[in-house]
Amino acid sequence: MTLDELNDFTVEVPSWAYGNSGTRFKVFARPGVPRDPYEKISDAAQVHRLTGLAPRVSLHIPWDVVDDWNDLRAHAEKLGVRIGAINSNLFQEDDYRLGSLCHPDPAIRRKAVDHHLRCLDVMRQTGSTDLKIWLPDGLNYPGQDSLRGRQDRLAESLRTIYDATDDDHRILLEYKFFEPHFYSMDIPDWGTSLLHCLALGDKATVVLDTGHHAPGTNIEFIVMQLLRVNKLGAFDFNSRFYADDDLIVGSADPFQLFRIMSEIVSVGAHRPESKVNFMLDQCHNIEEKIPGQIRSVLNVEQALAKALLVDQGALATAQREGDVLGANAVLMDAYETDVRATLADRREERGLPRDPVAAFAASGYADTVAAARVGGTQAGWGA
Ligand code: LRH
Ligand code: MN
Repeated sequence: MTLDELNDFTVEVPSWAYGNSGTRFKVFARPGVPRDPYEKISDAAQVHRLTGLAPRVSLHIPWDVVDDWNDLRAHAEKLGVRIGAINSNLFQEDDYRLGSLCHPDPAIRRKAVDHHLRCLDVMRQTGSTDLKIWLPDGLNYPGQDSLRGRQDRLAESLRTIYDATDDDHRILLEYKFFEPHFYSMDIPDWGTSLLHCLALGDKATVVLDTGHHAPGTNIEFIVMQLLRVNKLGAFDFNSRFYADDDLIVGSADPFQLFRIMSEIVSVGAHRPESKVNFMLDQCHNIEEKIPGQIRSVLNVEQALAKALLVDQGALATAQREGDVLGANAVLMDAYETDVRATLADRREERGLPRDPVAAFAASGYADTVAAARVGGTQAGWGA
């Protein structure tokens, strides 16, 4: 493997990372924050302009609803990016207090299904092919509802959505072990997401959000297993110290990100033909948002570059010979290799700044938008 394998590698950035976000304690407003999807995409385009790594922007419905999807699509394409996955939102309606696709009331389930049919229509207008479904449904108290009944309702709801997809569409089904519910989540783990995807069909695959596992979970094992059955559709990359912290990917545990990318590289799943969508799902609660996104895509590229340096032949030999420390050393040698200068050289060769974060600061973009974006309502989760 050579670093030329980085040439076609891309990361998809989330529109919501450019808006205000926070915790239940505080959402900090910042000067220059976008007020609409156009301004979010303009900010996201800065990341691609300076890194060459982020040509797609995920949208979230209804946060990113506009009157004219073709106009938004043209705005993105004029800035050198395109609209990526469309995220549904089942976590901000009073009707969904006891669930959405799993709700006991068929009328509420119908409402949640119809939301996804509208998302499919958005995809037809934006040229997106990925419908990403994160199910916030769950229970807070044992006995509150039938665990099995909810699974049967979920399967029926997902079937209706799946049958409404076009041939080139994919459903990306995301799991999460807790929050916003605390006794059970209806899709708590990769196994449950996989079971539903297998029941649905080839167009349904699993999204692995790196912040959605119990502490200590061996995430690269899950990556290996999902790739083994060709059901890994996408990543939501971020990092965390405790819960779903949505921090900059690789900031809390760069070695874990390297181990994940090593599993990916070992089967060539970093290549576009694998159809694995490498997305970010992050919130920059206190740090600068655009520099935070630039740092994030660079961290993913850096982890991939180190993984590409793993001597696969030497590793296979050591593993075959039961050379425990030898095999581990092959991986650690790659991980301990400082690839930053090489990646800066690659950027320079491609007409990109050696240091995109410094280049963004020098561009004056942040001051320009802070001065221009006066009035209106800053974008956020609106929770
Ligand atoms: C849920 C989640 C999901 C998105 C949301 C922004 O925690 O990871 O992927 O809808 O964050
Ligand atoms: Mn996510």
